[in-house]
Amino acid sequence: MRNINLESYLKSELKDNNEENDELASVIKSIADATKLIAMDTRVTGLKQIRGSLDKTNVQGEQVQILDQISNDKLVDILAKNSSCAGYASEELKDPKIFNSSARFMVVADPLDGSSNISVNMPIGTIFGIIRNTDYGKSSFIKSGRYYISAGYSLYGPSDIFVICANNKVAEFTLDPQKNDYFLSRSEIKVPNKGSIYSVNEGNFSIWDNKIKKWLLNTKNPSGTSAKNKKLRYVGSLVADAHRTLINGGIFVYPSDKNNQNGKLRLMYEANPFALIFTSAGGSAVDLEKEILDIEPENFHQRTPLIIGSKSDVNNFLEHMTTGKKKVKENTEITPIFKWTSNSITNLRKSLNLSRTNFGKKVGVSRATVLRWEKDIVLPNYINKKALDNAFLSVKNDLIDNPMED
Ligand code: AHM
Ligand code: MG
Repeated sequence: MRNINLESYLKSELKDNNEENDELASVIKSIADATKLIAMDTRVTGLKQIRGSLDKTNVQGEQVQILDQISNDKLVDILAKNSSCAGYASEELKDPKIFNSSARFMVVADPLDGSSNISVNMPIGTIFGIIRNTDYGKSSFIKSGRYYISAGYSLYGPSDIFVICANNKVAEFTLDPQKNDYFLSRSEIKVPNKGSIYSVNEGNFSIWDNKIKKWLLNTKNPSGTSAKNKKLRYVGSLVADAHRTLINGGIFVYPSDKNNQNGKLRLMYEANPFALIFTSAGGSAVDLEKEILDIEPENFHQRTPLIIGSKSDVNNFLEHMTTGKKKVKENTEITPIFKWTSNSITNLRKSLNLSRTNFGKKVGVSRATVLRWEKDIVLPNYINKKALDNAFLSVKNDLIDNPMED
């Protein structure tokens, strides 16, 4: 495993040698390159005197740390040179940057997560998501998590690691500082169905809703003879708390409270990336009632409650929120974006100017199946719908009409 570097992993994982996959791999590679540079700085913050704050606040009114700024600048510099990256938006920028509006992908990021831990040498990280550029402009950034094609994070800690979700698989790479390259250290990560750790800022107990308080008290002191209490671990850097939860299972909770009525964490560059990662790894990601990936964003910097973790632990949390009526869907797969009908399939095929045979090849079915869809004899199944979504989203949408409009 040690010999597989990030580049060769992406080559084999995104192996349909099409342009979209090659470009996606190159954007991921650029982000990874930026995180290597950030990692070099995080190792010597005390020596380079870069662990203080700047005399300015960001768009959310938070004090900008020197390392926040450095990390953001590194991502901007590297991504601006990648011709497949249409634009970049981040926690540190009021407005997104557009580099090349017709390119295929948009990158969103929290360049340096866990800023309050910089000065005390605790784990910090970079979180990112990659969105398809469907609108050819800034509105491509305001999309639900269902539009994210890939997401990941780096964690600067005892080892510097880079975790990537591509092709719905999650893998961890460790930076070999001598070779200055990331090597595979865990493949096909799966979140255990249940864990023994809960992670929440209990200092906020007095400003929580009663339902959250009851969940917490039950987690610390569960009822029933076979129930076991969980251990508390809370670093205060989302990347670190989420990574432990991804590997060991359990639950991370940052709910809304009296001071943060919409939660504290940001939907586009903190919650959505982790929602894609956890969902792809068989875990769950919800706000107080529904899947994070289903939240339709209204603005780029909006906040959300975030609960991620083992499916069983998140279900238990939701039972406390909804008195047992609602559970997160059992389906571990990412749901398709569009509802495909016979007419919208025909529209898509004709807009792509493909025969039924070639259209079938594009979405992985036979000509006969395409015909049956178009004649409304059978409906596409889950996998088919995802392939149809991809066929639509991967072409320039100025060439074709929205398939939802029959
Ligand atoms: P940041 O992105 O500005 O560093 O803030 C987000 C951080 C998360 O990493 C972490 O989960 C959370 O804020 C901790 O908040 P609190 O200190 O309120 O527990
Ligand atoms: Mg953050």
